[in-house]
Amino acid sequence: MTDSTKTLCPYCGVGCGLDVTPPAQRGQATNRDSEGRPIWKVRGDRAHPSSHGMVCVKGATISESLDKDRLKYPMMRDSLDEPFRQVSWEDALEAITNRMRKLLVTKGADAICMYGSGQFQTEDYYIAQKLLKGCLGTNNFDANSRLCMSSAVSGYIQSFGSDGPPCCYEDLELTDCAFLIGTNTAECHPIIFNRLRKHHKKNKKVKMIVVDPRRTETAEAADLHLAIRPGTDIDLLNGIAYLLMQWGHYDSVFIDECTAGFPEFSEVLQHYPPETVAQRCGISIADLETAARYWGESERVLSLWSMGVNQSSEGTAKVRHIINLHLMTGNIGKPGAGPFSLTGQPNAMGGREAGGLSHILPGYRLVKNPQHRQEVEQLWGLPAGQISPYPGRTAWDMITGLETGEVGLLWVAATNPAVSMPDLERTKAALKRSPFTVYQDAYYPTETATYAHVLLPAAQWSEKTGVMTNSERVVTLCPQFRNPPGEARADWEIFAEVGRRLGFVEQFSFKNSQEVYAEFTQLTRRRLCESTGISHERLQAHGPIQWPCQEGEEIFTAEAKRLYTEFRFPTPDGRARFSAYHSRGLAEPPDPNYPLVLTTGRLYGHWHTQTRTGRIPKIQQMHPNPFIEIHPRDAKPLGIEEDAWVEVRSRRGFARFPAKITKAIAPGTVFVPMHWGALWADNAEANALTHPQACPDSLQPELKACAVKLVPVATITEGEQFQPAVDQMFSSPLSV
Ligand SMILES: Nc1nc2c(c(=O)[nH]1)N[C@H]1C(S)=C(S)[C@@H](COP(=O)(O)OP(=O)(O)OC[C@H]3O[C@@H](n4cnc5c(=O)[nH]c(N)nc54)[C@H](O)[C@@H]3O)O[C@H]1N2
Ligand SMILES: Nc1nc2c(c(=O)[nH]1)N[C@H]1C(S)=C(S)[C@@H](COP(=O)(O)OP(=O)(O)OC[C@H]3O[C@@H](n4cnc5c(=O)[nH]c(N)nc54)[C@H](O)[C@@H]3O)O[C@H]1N2
Ligand code: SF4
Ligand SMILES: [Mo]
Repeated sequence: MTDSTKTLCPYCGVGCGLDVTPPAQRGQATNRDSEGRPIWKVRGDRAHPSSHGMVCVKGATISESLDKDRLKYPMMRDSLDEPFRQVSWEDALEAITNRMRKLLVTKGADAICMYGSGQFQTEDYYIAQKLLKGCLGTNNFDANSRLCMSSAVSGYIQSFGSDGPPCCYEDLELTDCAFLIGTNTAECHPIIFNRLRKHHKKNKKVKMIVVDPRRTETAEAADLHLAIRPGTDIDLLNGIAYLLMQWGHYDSVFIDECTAGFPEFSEVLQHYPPETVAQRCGISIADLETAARYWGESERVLSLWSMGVNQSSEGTAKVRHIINLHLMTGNIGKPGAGPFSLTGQPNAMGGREAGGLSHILPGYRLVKNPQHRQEVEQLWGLPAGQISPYPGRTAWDMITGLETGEVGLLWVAATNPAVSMPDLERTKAALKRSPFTVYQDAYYPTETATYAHVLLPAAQWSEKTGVMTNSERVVTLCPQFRNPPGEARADWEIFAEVGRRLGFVEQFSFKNSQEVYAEFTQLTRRRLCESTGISHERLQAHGPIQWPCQEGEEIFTAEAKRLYTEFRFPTPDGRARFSAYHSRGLAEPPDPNYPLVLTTGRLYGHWHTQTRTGRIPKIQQMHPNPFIEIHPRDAKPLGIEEDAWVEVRSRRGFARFPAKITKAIAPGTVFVPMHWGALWADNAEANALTHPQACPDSLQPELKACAVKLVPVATITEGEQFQPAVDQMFSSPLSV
């Protein structure tokens, strides 16, 4: 036996394989962190099919964060004004279950909510669904994936009849044209980008188009960068389709035999001639034509997208219109082609399989479907009708439920909403009103701990065994190779213990996570995400496995799997659906009072709210401070110079940043990174400014755009401090 452990990087959805060795092996000197603690050595796992041994700076430095500022013991307090006191697990769990029992009698199960995360392992997700949706009978489980990929989920379901990205990473090396829209792949999915860039560099004929209001590192590498105005994606997509129609670049056999709804779509297209589209998007007609030409002349087009598409008040429509282009040109179900949504978090994909949003159930099932509910009830040994037919509260509905007093217990795990939710002033005010908040995290302090009554210490990656699924449906085992600090426990074990204490002893009698995963895979039988052929044992013995994978199936071929290779789709008639939307534009468009569009996003080194990366010196040096990107055309009239402090004001809040004046952002748009919460800087929260208006289908908030104005800090006099606007565009919070 070697001392090394094969596992998965616990950061992004690329899902790179890691090979981890303990500190000081075979007489080597031990690497130590700045405080003298030994550091585990991390390398890329060459045998991993998704990453071939590559890693980025986040994966390479992960082990430096594992022992810093950990939450080690359960803590409690009676009110938010008091300091926490350390308590036993017994006392903490009793407090939680007593509160739950009381609420079940006084207000019913729907007063209980859990807000989880794509950073759960699949076992954590699954047990949480069984507890909330099965045993308690409320669908009030939602995850931060609501802020992340729920538009991709609803787009796939509406167009194909089921969720599930049809592509795989091998397609990156087989495509003739990569269409990257609303994704800064170079910084956010670096190893996917490495694979694509190598292929692009090697093959002169291969094209890369990037659609992003910012000239990101990704855009720098493209043959064509379309710096569209935020929120004009549907105009662009319809504009490309208009030209493809006009030039006869469509696949009429595929359209006739494999799709429905084409006439309605082509009717919509009439309204998108190049002049109109170029003008709305703020690009040239020539560039629009080049994009259409690359689409039309390429045999295999692969679209990649992430938050610039999903985080939008018309996110589902954007996803569906990307898919329209693939249906119209027959670019699906074949190597090098297809609509490929990139998942953000390491196990956002596993969360989808396990039913980790408030409208879905395990095995790609829907809460609203009576047969689906029945199948799950049966497998869980619960009475018929136990699962509620109503979708539960989404992440944002949990916040408004606290405002109205309908939510009596909020349990937050593996996410930091006091930084990552929209409209933070309102979010924080609602959290302050919460009668009882449980916060289960690996680190302390974090911003959300400020709003908790009970803190539960979670074992994190490396300290518990479970699986994660990456963007290309590859499942990797992440074995435990260190001990959790103090009394920290795996998330699923905590949920299962609460279930047993509430009387569901049989439902939660698992001895280990291997058994949990085995039960979960039974719920995927004959579903698109079938994983009955996957188990901890098989993953341990043979390495990562891509689903679908049926029991007994030979899995040891290296061949990647694509969905829909027979061009039949899981809709009632087997045909994929065209959609026919017009662009509605932004939920909060700029106006004379708030003339700029603020967009928000990520930097290469940092991960979200910095709970890990903020504690790694190398990454802190890479991105020491927050900033705002402003185009010179917008900075000049306000007299804003490089590095000058600027106050950004929206109708809801303000934040202050040093200016970075750059032509790499479209005029009229400004950008701030999302990584700095209250713990890491003063008044630099991107979400102090954003709003919660969401896509009507996916209920995903428009975190990528809100209207703002800039005020140079030097010019602010006492009487001109920030005030929330009286003309709030959206319903304002209840008075506190
Ligand atoms: N380094 C790093 N990598 C990460 C993460 C991290 O925190 N740090 N997080 C992971 C997670 S959970 C996620 S979800 C992914 C996110 O990955 P990405 O989606 O690539 O990242 P973002 O920076 O949020 O947004 C992408 C781009 O959308 C653009 N954009 C804004 N508005 C629009 C628009 O209207 N239309 C178009 N076409 N583009 C627009 C922005 O300018 C931005 O460059 O990254 C994952 N990887
Ligand atoms: N303005 C703006 N806001 C955004 C976005 C944006 O682009 N712009 N992006 C949105 C998106 S896509 C996302 S995904 C969210 C991300 O936002 P969050 O989910 O709030 O961010 P993280 O910092 O990843 O928080 C994860 C937490 O889980 C803890 N953790 C890690 N592992 C474990 C574990 O195994 N168990 C437990 N219990 N805890 C663990 C970490 O310590 C950390 O506190 O932000 C959203 N908010
Ligand atoms: S690309 Fe993503 S999964 Fe790979 S090492 Fe970097 S953060 Fe980890
Ligand atoms: Mo995300």
